[in-house]
Amino acid sequence: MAMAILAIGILGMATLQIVSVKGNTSASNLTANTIIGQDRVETLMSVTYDEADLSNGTHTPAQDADGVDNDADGTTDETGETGPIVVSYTVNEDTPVLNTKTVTYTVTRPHAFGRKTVTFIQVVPEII
Ligand SMILES: [Ca+2]
Ligand SMILES: [Ca+2]
Repeated sequence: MAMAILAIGILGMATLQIVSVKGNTSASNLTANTIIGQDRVETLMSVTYDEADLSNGTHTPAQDADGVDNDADGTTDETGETGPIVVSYTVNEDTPVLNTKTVTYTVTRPHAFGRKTVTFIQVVPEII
């Protein structure tokens, strides 16, 4: 009887450990995606209002020119870079008001327990 109770307890602990690892992985990816997104949005904020990077529509930059270490190997935008971290953004002109642009920036990273996506929304004013 005591062995059965001990076995059930150990199984419960193992399950708890799996849930813990999943939670830590998910949180780690969320943090990494947030850092990437914040950096990229700040870079977009530094370009001039009429630059092509802020043209109306959806932008899907090439992975070897997106300013992101897509394969998380420590080098950003190396030649032919491809990786699981995918970024894209949409620019809506004159939204929410005239002479502003709303940038919606998305960072997505799949992992063993699913996919973590972070979205940043930033309004860029035209400075005249
Ligand atoms: Ca890389
Ligand atoms: Ca890249």
